[in-house]
Amino acid sequence: MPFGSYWQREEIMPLNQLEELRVKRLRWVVRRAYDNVPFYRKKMREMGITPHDIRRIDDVVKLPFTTKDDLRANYPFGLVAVDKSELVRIHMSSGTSGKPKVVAYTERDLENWINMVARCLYMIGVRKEDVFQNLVSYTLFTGGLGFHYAAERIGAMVVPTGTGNTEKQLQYMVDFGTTAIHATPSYALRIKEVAEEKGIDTQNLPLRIGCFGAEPWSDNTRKRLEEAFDLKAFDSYGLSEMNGPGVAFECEEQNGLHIWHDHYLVEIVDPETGEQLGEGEKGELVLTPLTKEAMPLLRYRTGDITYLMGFDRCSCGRTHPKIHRIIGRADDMIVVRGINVYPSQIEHVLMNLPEVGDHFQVVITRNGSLDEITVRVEMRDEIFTGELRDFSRIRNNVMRALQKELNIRVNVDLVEKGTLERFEGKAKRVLDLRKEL
Ligand code: DLL
Repeated sequence: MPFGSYWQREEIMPLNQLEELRVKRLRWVVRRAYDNVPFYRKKMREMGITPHDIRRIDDVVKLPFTTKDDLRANYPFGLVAVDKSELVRIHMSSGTSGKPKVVAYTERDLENWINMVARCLYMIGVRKEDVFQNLVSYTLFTGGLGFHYAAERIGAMVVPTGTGNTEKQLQYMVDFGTTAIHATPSYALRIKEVAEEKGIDTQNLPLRIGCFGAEPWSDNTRKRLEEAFDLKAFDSYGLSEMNGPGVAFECEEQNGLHIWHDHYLVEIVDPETGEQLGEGEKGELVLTPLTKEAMPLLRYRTGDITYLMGFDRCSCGRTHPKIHRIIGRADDMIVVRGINVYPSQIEHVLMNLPEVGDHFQVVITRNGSLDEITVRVEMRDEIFTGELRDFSRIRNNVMRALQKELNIRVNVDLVEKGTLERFEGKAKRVLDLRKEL
């Protein structure tokens, strides 16, 4: 049930009350992990601590970190803190290598999760009158069911199309009068492309809200999506290990993502040393879920790079502090001649250039001891005249723009529209050939 213009009262909880609640919950979750998960009991004993040592929020630094490898090593249910009969659902996290990460939920976990995602949707204006088309996969991926139940809870009419069959998706948008969509930004770009090919005027659809996430995307991509569909596009962040989507989300301001501090304890640490960093300092996001019954993870290393944006009250009235949009993943960072580059920076530059289409690929190779980046870029059909000198001019423009932003020289290959792979879920835009050399 909504609470005024908020979904839940907790969203505007005064900071001192929020703090009190967080301490209580932190102590609860540490106790739960210690008593019920042998992995944590062992780790904490080795470190010479017990749940009694955790009395204040700052004490979180005494706790051990949990990594993705810990989840894999305990596949499938080694970190579960309840009897298997208490579990009502599992999801799995997409990974490229090794065993997948299984995450498990009790009934109460699901209830909390639905309300967290509902908070996000309500925050950006989704209401019971809306038609919500959910264009992400409904499988083990958390994005499908995570948004589905939350939009239903608000009372919106959900159109559970999932991914694929893009032309039909567009037809449904027209036929059902879809007002809000959820997709990965790369799939949204693909939908835009199919609409262009089929001559469907996406600007005249009744769409007004777009939720995009599950992968990095830049502000310039946002501009393209907002223009193409004539909607307001919001960044949605989450990860399976923290239930799924609904961890952090932009509000109407579109300036940073509120992260639900009553459910997650947020730290930013130096990815190398693990030392806590302060407000405004870029580092790895570390999260401790404060209400999870089934899998009470402690200090989970997300691998995602961001920073805390400060504790000023937002104009939307929510008291939950914000994080900056995810800058990249620690393991996606490319180091070229000593300079750190994230693929999302490349995306940001490209999406600002009118001659560049919506699709690109970053290829990393090694030349002797030096890493090199080649960016393969699809050109916009209407820009390319077929003249060689135009081709060189565009190529030089793209190279210059990238060099200005990244401070390194990258190679640019212009390719014809339709050359590069399209994605319906998370895009794979980086091709790392160094490992094969
Ligand atoms: O991607 C959950 C989700 C579903 C989020 C739908 C948003 C929308 P995983 O498959 O476990 O879960 O992948 C989590 O994706 O650690 C980030 O690296 C990346 N990621 C998720 N959202 C964003 C975002 C879902 N808004 C991993 N910006 C995370 C950048 C994101 N990266």
